[in-house]
Amino acid sequence: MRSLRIGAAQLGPIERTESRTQVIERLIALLRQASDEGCELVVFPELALTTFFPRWYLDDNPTELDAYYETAMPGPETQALFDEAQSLGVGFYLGYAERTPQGNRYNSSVLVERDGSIVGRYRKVHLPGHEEHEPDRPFQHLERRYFEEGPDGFDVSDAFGGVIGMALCNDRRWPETYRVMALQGVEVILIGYNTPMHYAPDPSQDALQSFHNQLVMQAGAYQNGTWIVGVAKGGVEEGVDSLAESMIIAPSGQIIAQATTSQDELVVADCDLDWCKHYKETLFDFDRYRRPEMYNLIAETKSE
Ligand code: ING
Repeated sequence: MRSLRIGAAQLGPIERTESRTQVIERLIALLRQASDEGCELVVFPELALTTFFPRWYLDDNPTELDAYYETAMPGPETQALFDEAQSLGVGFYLGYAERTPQGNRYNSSVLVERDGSIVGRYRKVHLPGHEEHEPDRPFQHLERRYFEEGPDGFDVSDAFGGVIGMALCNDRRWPETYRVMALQGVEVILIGYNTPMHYAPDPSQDALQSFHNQLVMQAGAYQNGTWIVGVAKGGVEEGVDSLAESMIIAPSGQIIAQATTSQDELVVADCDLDWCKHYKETLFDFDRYRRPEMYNLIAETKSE
């Protein structure tokens, strides 16, 4: 049995004034706890190094906005996290804001193996929210202003004894995310998220945030025979209440482990990667049952 012990390292709020060094101390504490509990892979949230800055219109604060991005990974502050992980022999997924040497800005994540090597890089494909300042909102969601849509699609990595994929937050709401990786043999998909409880365009969804979070990831896991690790930055961060409920979901769609707080919390599960075959080789035997010639509209058409 190929068993991988995974730790979902949920973060509570990160305040606007909290330094990267302070945040990385929190990440290292979770990494050490995970190592003590025998984890081989630790999953941190989306944009795990800073407060969720897309909640503000920052055109008048260009220095502050610039400071939220990493221009190197590892960089001067994150090197400590890479060093600690390597010395513990633990790998990790980390969500962060990336600015490339060419000046492109992405909502990104990296996958780091237990030897400290970067084996996967991802740039968020589905950017939610809006592009322009909308002052009538109680808070902004300016990911479409501060990031470009990821140009690389969804890859998978042969790592940790299995096939590992990455996504970020809003990606988990789109079924294509999971299927593209499942068609590459993915066995574990890692998804960090920052999800405010209030959704300004349709507040009727506020009460359904937890349900929708579970719905999309449980469906994604079951319909693609893959493990899913969803990891929140939750709690009330700079006045905005965000969903916690980090969870580890089996290929059956069952929630195997779930966070019970909205703070820094480690959720651990032993993930049998061969469980994926129970679905990939029966109900969801893609080669035997799928009809891609019937699905052309999905890939060719943006909307009706
Ligand atoms: N956040 C949200 C998400 O898809 C959002 C966007 C906010 C959706 C509020 C629904 C309600 O979970 C990110 N960062 O994609």
